[in-house]
Amino acid sequence: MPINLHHAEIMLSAVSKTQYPQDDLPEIALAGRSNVGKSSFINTLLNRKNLARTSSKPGKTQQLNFYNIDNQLRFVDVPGYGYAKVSKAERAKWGKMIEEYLTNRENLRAVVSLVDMRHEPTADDIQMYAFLKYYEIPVIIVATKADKVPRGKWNKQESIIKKKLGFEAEDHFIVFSSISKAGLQEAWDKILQVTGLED
Ligand SMILES: Nc1nc2c(ncn2[C@@H]2O[C@H](COP(=O)(O)OP(=O)(O)OP(=O)(O)O)[C@@H](O)[C@H]2O)c(=O)[nH]1
Ligand SMILES: [Mg+2]
Repeated sequence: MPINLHHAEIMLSAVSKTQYPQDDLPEIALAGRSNVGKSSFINTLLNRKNLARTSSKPGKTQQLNFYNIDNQLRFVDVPGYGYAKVSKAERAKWGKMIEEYLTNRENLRAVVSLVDMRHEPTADDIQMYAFLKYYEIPVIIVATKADKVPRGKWNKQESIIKKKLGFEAEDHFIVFSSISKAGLQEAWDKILQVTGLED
C-alpha cells in the first residue's frame, strides 16, 4: 500500500519510555549534532515546510518527537548533540534519554545519522556511529547540506567522512540536501526497504 504523505502529523513527544507509542509500527530515528538538519530532513521527506520544527537556534528539539506517517511508520526526531551551551546535568539527562530509546526500542528499524557534508565528522559524530554499531542498529549515514558543497567535491567529502567514521559497507551512505532535494528518492527507497514497506 503506498504511503500517503499528506497523512503525517506529530503524534507525541516523550522523555522516557513509559510515554512512547505502544504499538508495533516501524520507527526510523534521526540522530546528529544540533543544527545539522534533522528536522529539515523530516520536513523534506514529508514535503512539508514546518511539520518538524526547525530553527537557526541550535538545541531547540528537547524531547523525542514521534511523527506518525499514514499509520505505517514513524520518524523519531531526537534532540541534537554537541551543543556547547548545555549544562553537564542537561547533557547527562540527554544521554540517558537517547540511550534508553536506542537500546531498548523494538520498533526501531534504523537510525538515520546525519553529518554535515562540508566538514569532517566531529568526535560526537564518530562516537554516535560507534555506539550504533556496538548495539547492532542499522545505520543510514546522511551527509547533508550538499547544496553547500560543489559537485566536484562530493566524492572526496564522502571518502573523508567514511574514513573518519570507520564506515562499514553493510550500512548505507546518502548525499542529501533539504534545499536542492538531492538524495530524496534514495532516502525514501532505503527507509521503505529497512521498514519492510517497499512493494
Ligand atoms: N543549506 C542548507 N541548510 C540546511 C539544510 N538542512 C538544514 N539546513 C538549515 O540548518 C539549520 C538547522 O536545521 P534543523 O533542521 O533545525 O536542524 P536540527 O538538526 O533539527 O537541529 P536541532 O533540533 O537543534 O538539533 C536551519 O537553518 C536549516 O534551514 C540543507 O540541506 N542545506
Ligand atoms: Mg530539530
